[in-house]
Amino acid sequence: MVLTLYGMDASSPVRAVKMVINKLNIPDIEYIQINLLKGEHTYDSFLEMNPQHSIPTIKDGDFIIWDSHAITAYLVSTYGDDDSLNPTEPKQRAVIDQRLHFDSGVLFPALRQNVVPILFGGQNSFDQKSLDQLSSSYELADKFLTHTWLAGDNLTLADICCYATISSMNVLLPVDVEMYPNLADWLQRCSEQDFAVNANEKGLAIFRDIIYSKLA
Ligand SMILES: N[C@@H](CCC(=O)N[C@@H](CS)C(=O)NCC(=O)O)C(=O)O
Repeated sequence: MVLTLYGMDASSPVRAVKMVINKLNIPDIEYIQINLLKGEHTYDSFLEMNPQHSIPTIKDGDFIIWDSHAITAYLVSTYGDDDSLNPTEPKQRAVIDQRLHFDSGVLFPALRQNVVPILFGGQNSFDQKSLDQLSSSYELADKFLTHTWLAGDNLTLADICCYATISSMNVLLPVDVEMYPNLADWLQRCSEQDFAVNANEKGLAIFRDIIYSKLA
């Protein structure tokens, strides 16, 4: 059975899924490009699968699910050799879940608030108020990073999902190493991992090129 991923590489939640696929060494992935800039996510064929018209979406046999956090947790429990990326121990899992909700509820909205006016609203510079959302997210993430990784001493889904988002935010507003030393170190550490090199770098460069091409 082939696992199908619908997405585009510039999208940070799609890259989170691609990084987890890479980390878990899941073979035989079918990747179907959904170009948001061409409105392909609003085609009937896609809406029938995902009425919320968002990427990433996956299809695994008859099973369809979207949202990078739901998808990556599903991939670890279905395809992982063990649960190390998303441990079931209640307290560890709670910290990971908190970070994942932080990604969904704080990081990604801050990124989207900056990107949507540039990509779809004809704006050619960022609003200071929107950039401030990035800074306040950096400040929080820096405080969470009391250990090597976001949810403790081991790499988990919290790192991969938040790295996908923060690496994109870093394109818009580079993380200041003096102000956010823990975050800057973690960002560097994540960027050196094989899954980041193999499954984030290219899409991040595409994201950077798209954004820069729209700026004055
Ligand atoms: N919380 C979702 C966010 C997904 C999302 O908003 N993706 C964007 C692309 S980065 C999208 O599909 N936008 C088109 C739309 O929502 O209509 C996740 O983590 O997957």
